[in-house]
Amino acid sequence: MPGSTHTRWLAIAPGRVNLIGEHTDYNGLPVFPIAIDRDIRIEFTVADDPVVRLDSPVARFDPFAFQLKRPVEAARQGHWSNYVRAAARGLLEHGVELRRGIEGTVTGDVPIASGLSSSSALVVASALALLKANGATLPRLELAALMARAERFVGLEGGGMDQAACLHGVAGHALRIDFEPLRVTPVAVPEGWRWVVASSLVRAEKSGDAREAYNERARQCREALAGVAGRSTHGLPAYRDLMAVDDLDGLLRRARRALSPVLFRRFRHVVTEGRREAQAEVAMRDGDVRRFGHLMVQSHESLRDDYEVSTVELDAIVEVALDAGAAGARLTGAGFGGCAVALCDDTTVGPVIEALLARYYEPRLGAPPSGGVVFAVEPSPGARVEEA
Ligand code: NG1
Repeated sequence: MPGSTHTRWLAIAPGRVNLIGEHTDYNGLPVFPIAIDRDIRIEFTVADDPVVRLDSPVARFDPFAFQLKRPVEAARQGHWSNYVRAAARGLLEHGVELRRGIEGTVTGDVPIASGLSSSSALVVASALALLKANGATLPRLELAALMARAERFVGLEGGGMDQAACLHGVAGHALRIDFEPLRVTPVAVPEGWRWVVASSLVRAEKSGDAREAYNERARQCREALAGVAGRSTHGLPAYRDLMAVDDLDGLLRRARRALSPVLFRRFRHVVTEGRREAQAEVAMRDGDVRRFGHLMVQSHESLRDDYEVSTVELDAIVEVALDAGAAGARLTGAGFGGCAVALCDDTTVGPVIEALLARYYEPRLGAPPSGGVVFAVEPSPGARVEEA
């Protein structure tokens, strides 16, 4: 039922932290994130006309308005409204009738451009708000796949991890997400496993600089796949087909012969990360914190050396966290800046945060950080709309 124009609604969409399985989603291999207890919120009323009008208390996010009619025009590159426009465009192109708009304010506590998926949280919150305003619903998996395609409107050739994690979060659970077709399997996080997120203080602006580097990786992965598999009459096989047929060592020997050194390293990251994701899921089900942590460290090294998306700052955070007793640590999200995630327990979570403050943040900032740069996160429920 469409909300009355007087009711105030709140669309809440969590960010996510990917635990392992990085740069695998757009290669059709699983990922293993959690939705987190930090979110993007749109407080809105339903508008009688098909127009979206949103503002933000943050000065650099200027107010905007646009018409809900096809084609939804893009704002200039980098403008925050493009994430809301992407959601509207995705719904309209899917045939959802949007006769009513929304009017409201966007707030949130997911750090921006940090690999915690604030952009997808805004896309998903916008979609849920528009669906609510128009009394429409879509199955969650369908909406997640639709919003993953829609977000490409902003220019990133992304996979579907973020939108799926945001819509399917379950308190206390990690989410194994499979692609083609999209499926989500919650896995209970063992009692006492704690996750610490630490920002490198370097923004990874996916609508800006990091975009080209990200899209280049996606292209290289396609080229590497074609180089190893060759094209058959059925088209290009998927990474998971190659991994199903060959043992990993055999596959890597074949790839080394077929590919240039750079493409080989990209390929090696993707297939070994695919295997690590599967092993990490088993480690979580077994409650084996050391094994899970070890796989996170291997993932980071592969992202640093083979995929070349880490930075000296992310490497430094990982080193400090491990030194202070974390079971594992790695960059999370696309890299090129953004955040790292560390796996701790109840006894190490405090010391790891303290060590990062003393050895990473204070030397760089000259003072304790103002907050929001290093924090523990909880696996949390997915996106929803509530009465405000
Ligand atoms: P972040 O860093 O949150 O933008 C990006 C992609 C993911 C995934 C990761 C790398 C989007 C919206 N996000 O995440 O799909 O590919 O990089 O694992 O495209």
